[in-house]
Amino acid sequence: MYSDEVEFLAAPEPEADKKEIIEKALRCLGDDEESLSTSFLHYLYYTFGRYLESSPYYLFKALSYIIRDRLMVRWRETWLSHHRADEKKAYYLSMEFLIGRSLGNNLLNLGLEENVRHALEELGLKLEEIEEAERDAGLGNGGLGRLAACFMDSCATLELPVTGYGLRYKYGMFHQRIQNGYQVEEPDPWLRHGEYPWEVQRADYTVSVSFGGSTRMYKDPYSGRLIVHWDQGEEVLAVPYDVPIAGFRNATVNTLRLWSAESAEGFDLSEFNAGSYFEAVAEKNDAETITMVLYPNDASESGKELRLRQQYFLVSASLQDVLRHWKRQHGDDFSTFVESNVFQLNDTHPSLAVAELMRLLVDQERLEWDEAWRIVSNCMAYTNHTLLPEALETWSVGLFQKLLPRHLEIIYEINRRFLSVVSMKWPADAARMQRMSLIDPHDRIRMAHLALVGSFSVNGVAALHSRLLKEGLFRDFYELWPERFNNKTNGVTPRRWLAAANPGLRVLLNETINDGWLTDLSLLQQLEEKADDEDFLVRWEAVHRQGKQALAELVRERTGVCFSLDSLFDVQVKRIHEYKRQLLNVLHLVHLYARIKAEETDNWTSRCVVIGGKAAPGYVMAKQIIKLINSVATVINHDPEVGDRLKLVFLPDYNVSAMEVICAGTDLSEQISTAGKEASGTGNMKFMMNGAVTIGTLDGANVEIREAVGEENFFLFGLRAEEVEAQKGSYDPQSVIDADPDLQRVMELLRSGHFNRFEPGIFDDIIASVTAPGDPWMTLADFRSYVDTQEEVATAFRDRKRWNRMSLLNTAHSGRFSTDRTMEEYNREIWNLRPIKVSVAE
Ligand code: 26Q
Repeated sequence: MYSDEVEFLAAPEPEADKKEIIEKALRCLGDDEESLSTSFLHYLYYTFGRYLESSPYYLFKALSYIIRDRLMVRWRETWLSHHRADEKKAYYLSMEFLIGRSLGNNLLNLGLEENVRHALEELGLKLEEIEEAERDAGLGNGGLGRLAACFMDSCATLELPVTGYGLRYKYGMFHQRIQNGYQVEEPDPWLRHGEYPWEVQRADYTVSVSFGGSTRMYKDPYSGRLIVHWDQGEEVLAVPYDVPIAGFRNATVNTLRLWSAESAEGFDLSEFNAGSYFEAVAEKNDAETITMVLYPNDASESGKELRLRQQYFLVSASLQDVLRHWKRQHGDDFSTFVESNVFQLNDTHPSLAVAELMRLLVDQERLEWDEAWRIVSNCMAYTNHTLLPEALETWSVGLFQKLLPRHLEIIYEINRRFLSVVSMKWPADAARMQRMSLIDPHDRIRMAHLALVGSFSVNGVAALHSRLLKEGLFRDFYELWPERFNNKTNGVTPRRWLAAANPGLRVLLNETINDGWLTDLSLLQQLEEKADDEDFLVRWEAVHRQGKQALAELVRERTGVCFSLDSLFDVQVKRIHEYKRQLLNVLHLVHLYARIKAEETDNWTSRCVVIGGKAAPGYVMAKQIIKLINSVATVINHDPEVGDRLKLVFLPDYNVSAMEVICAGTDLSEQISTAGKEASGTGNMKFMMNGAVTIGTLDGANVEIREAVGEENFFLFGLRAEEVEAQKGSYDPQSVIDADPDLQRVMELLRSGHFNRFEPGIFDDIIASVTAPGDPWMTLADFRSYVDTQEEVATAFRDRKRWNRMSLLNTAHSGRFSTDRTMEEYNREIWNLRPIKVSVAE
């Protein structure tokens, strides 16, 4: 088959005259305004047959293509440099890459923003309006998916040879509409109206992935070795679509390779001739189902066969891709594979990679088990993203038998050998063997255990989380292999989350520090010198006010509610989950409402509260919480006695693009999860970077945020993780209510049906959950401390100078939360890659 790889690596230098023609044709496209404008008009007119007056969507498409063109030479050079260098490479395996929009980000990273803006202005067009026409690539649920996208940005910026592997879902994260206060899910056809301008199909790298069938063993007549053959059932094609990931102000363009499932049978003529037209076409649909839609749960939904198919499809296609490339350069010699390749598993979702790489090496490449295991267990690294035991993935042995019979055998063999190691260390400790086995007592495969056993590195995503993993969830494994455990505190990319999201602040920072902070965020520390400079604080507030203005506009567009810019903008946006405690936020708002109604309003601070986020479609309680927020909002916003003192909105369809507006316009960031439950959080970092002050529990990365900014610049409340754990089983919400008249008043209002006059009983489940003895989220336990701390927030906000100072110090100390730092740590302590400089002839 024709392949670029052959062309790039094996082809002889073209003859001199041909080379000249090629080089002339491929000379970098101009980045000056005139060249940009010419290219843009060419696409618009000649490729899309549109005019300047056409819909913003076509203007966006034309603009994206001219930017993609300008990425191409660097992309090819990066590819060549990485492969010529014969250096170690890393592969980030993830079921989710929550990319969002790319136009603005690519303009920023390529340094083309200003020239493009001016070129468009000449044509009477506004860059921002064109950017708005891009749909979000919503190929992820939330934190874990967005983290993968931020990692890709930082790796390219640090010139690290890292390839992302993921799935090209035809339908991304659903769109959320609110109807009568309830969430309604609508499909996200982000690829409609033709293709995604940022992707390039690479059909010549297509691989085949199989499912089902059965296995049989035979003796190889030549070697006498026992060979297992997998008689594969159905076969599906994995077609790669590559998305360029441009580094910031360098020539690196890394690759995010997304696999799309296509039928291998397709329109097989022999089938048609056999008269099975219908079956042939139906089979095609079956195959394509694999990458049809992203699962919209951000906690494991156990047992769904299609999800397991998706995971295996990702893992098998990606590993085959890497192995094929390896064999082109090294033939059958795998002895140095570990020195040249490392796979980072984004949670357990791609942990089948452990079994699949064993299969490929043992069954296909005919390596001995021990040699294959040495390779596999030294090139896999696993990142855990949850502390909730109920969120750990398991798959039934029965489903594996049906879908991946060979992998089941391999997992049994891994487990047999692993348990013998365990029994050597702890002889006759049957309970421990049970706890550590890859198979649980209900005959389900524990994917986290597979990942732990098959990886040389295991990391949590914040210091507290990593410590709790060692002490709790993975304690047995920590005792066996302490050296494998490490922490890598999450981050966010400052290019998207500060420079692009907050242009006003970017200008102010550039003026105050110079623009070095864009690649070394620790430089923001220099802002500290300005913390007591009153003139500077006034400018700080003015910049922040621009952000608030934009957020107020977004809120008005989506909800019709008007926010006053002088109020405290108090924001909680994240997936809706009981452990994230949106309910605690609501209880506080009902408390404020009750105070207003009782005229307890001396020294009042006006608040505008935003809550946003999606509920998993099957998570009934989360959906009721959304309804409650909307019901409380309706009462508050329509009560003339409340007026401007309090506003509440549920912002529909929270996504990456919304967060870009929200984070720059927020005063108070709500990070109020039950301590010990949120692995890290990353929204907390976006807010901090943009100068929001946090009210939060000692959970996830909040701990490190507070350490960085200083306790006087962070509003801490609530039980500690240890206290939550200690009260497990004995926690009694009724005694908390009995001891607190404010909480009694709040519960009374809820129970009275005040917020659901015409829908009696709809909040009974919610009320029952927070008052249930042993409520695992301990919402009421933190009520008093939360309300009191919110009062301190209100007081601090009225002191403009004090608040602006706190805000500035939050930005100043956010340097640690750049994914540049996170990636440097992954690289130094796990991957050990050498940065590879890419240069292009200008
Ligand atoms: C698993 C099986 C079946 C269906 C869905 C899933 C699934 C999908 C997504 C399970 C979990 C997720 C996503 C989890 C997630 O986003 N976790 C968050 O990761 C962030 C990045 O590390 C952390 O900051 C958050 O604390 C953590 O909740």
